[in-house]
Amino acid sequence: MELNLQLPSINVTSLKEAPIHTSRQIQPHGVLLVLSEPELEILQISNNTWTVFGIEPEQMLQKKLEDLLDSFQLERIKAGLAEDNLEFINPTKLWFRKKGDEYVVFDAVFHRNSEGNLILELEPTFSQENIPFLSFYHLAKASINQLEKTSTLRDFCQIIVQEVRKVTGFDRVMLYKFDHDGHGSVIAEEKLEILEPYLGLHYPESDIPKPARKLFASNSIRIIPDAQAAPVQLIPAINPVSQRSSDLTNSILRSPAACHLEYLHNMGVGASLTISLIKDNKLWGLIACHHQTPKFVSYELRKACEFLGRVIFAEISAREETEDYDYRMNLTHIQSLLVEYMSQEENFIDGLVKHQPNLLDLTSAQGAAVCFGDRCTLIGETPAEEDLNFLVQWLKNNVDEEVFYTNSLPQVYPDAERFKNVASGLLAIPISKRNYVLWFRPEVIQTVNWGGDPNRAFEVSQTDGDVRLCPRKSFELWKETVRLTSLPWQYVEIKAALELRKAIVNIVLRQADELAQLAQDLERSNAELKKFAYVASHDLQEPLNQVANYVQLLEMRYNEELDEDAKEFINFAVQGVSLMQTLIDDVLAYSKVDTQAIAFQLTEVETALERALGNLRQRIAETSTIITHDPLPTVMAGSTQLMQLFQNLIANAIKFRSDEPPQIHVGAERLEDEWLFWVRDNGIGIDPRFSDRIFVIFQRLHTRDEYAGTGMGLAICKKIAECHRGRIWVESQLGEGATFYFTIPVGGRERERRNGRKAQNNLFG
Ligand code: BLA
Repeated sequence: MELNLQLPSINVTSLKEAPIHTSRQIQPHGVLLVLSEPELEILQISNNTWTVFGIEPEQMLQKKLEDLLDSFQLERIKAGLAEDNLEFINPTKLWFRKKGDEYVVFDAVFHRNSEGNLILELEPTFSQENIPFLSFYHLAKASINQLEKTSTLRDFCQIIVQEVRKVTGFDRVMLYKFDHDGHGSVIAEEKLEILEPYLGLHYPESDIPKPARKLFASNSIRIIPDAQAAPVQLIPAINPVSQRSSDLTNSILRSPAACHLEYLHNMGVGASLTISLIKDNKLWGLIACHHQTPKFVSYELRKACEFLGRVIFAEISAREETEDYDYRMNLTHIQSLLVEYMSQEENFIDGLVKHQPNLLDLTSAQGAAVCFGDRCTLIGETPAEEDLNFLVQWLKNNVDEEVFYTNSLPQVYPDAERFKNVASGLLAIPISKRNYVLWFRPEVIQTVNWGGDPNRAFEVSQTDGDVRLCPRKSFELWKETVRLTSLPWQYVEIKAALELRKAIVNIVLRQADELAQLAQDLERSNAELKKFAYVASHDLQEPLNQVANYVQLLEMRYNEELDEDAKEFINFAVQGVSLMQTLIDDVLAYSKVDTQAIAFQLTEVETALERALGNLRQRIAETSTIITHDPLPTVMAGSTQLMQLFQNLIANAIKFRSDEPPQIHVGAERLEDEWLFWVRDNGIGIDPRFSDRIFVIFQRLHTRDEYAGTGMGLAICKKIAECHRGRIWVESQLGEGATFYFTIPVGGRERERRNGRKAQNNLFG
């Protein structure tokens, strides 16, 4: 024998999952016949008829059942076969004539297979072991009475194995439960004192491969009376009608796979009885009985055990559900409180973390995080925020489901090993593509006891091209220390998280709705402002002109009669009118700036600046202002607005000049995804205390006597910058000049055109 696990040509999975229901061998203690209907002609028969009947199998082929049975028995069988449910005739006692007047008695069991053939199986009958139904009933009743006194799942399981062992007399009876991953463990055991205990031991999934588990779904009871007995072939091996191996899924006598027989030898088992326990259409576990020596159990007794298992198991399932139910109700209550808190708080995240109970209680987690936008809100024991950002990124790239959970995060996300103490377990729900709610559980180091080393559950053996799997020889206790895992997330906890997800999505949607409503309101009030400005500029303009004209007329016509005071009053009136005119113009200009009205286009900033300087030409000349600028880029902007922005800032710089001739520099620098511009002057400067106020509409720091103006200029600048999704601010000290900064985000096409020229150009000298 040669061990080689590495051979690429060997597909271990296919060896593990080789079909078993089409075996062409049966166990030798009974006889199997494949019959056609309705003739009941023998198509196949097991090769042990000589020892049983004294007739060669070949002689029996193509004979009919009526050739073997008397007419009385035959009629009874035919009547039974006419019924839909064959269980009513199972088992039937049949007397076969052997030789002369000798008869043999069998328990006969019928079933039809997937190919529509009738399978008749004959097992030796031991009439003394027949249990009448009534005692069967008492048996179940006694067990159920005991059940009522116990409360835990463990106790229930213990009663099952006790009762089954009591009625069958097996050396060892175990209750074996499957985990989610196909591995399983012995959760209850009754046995002979001298045998090694298997209680609490785990067994790997490969011990009971998929086809074996699948089989149990339809054939819930399997007996191997003698694990050493040599199997018997079917004659012929292939069904002569279908030209295939007959389907023996529901057969009692089918020979177990060689691999499993070897497994039993290695374990020291001489006979076994296995009963499946099904819950919600899934194989939940098995009742496994072992005997050290061969042991046969009659059909009725097997059925009794099956019945017992089912009745008691139904009770277990119900109790299990009640336990689940209480916890589930508790979580539902917490969940409804969280929903209430969320809708009370302005920000739903506060609703999840600021009250009692909170996010942690919903899943019995030790830590949780709500990652929304760029921020993570943490509660309890969690990884650091930086680690969380990477984890969220990973989830984003690797998880598409509505919920992701693991009790061993480091296994799928190795970086988690660094923070295993807080997050070996992760339960995550995405709220949208970038937003997550996460729960964490710490590492819990556990010892798992295995029945033999699970890493060497089997070997691949090759002899003369025959490749097969051999079960391990030793089932000795093998202790595994399991690290990097947390307590598992329970189904109800995962469901509660999913329910919360729905609630959050609803709330977030509602808040988005409210925001949309707000935006709509804002738009309406903007529109109203615009209308007002239009009305103001046209309707107010007219009476204003009237006032101006008549005051001037007054001055002209009555010039002689007016004294100096009267002339001064008229002058004030004219000045007031002209100030009002400027105010109206500025309000109109302010109201005209809005994002929708801006025609965004590739704009050369230098051109916009030159247009602004053109408009200010006279003032620049009068004040001998010197203006320089950096090389200026091209940006996506409204060119008129940009011009206006520069014009206002430069006009301001000239207006608030000191005693020196103004020197103004326009600068530009490329930041990551925006352009930064600045206008620097050597004027009187601004007290930093006022640096925010100056951008507010109608705010003035100086009296009109000191400096003319409406106080609208910077408010318009701010609005222009914001309509470009940029910002504006000032840095200054009183008496030391001022620098106004503003930013314009980089448009898509602009991104390629990095430019870092820093030379200075003189525009006006
Ligand atoms: C079947 N393996 C089984 C069965 C059990 C176990 C209970 C069903 C037995 C039956 O149908 O009568 C395993 N028995 C156990 C375990 C305990 C126990 C875990 O008592 C613990 C106390 N098995 C292997 C390997 C293979 C394998 C390496 O270990 C190879 C593929 C196969 N086991 C295997 C097969 C069956 C089986 C093929 C089905 C047997 C059959 O019905 O033909």
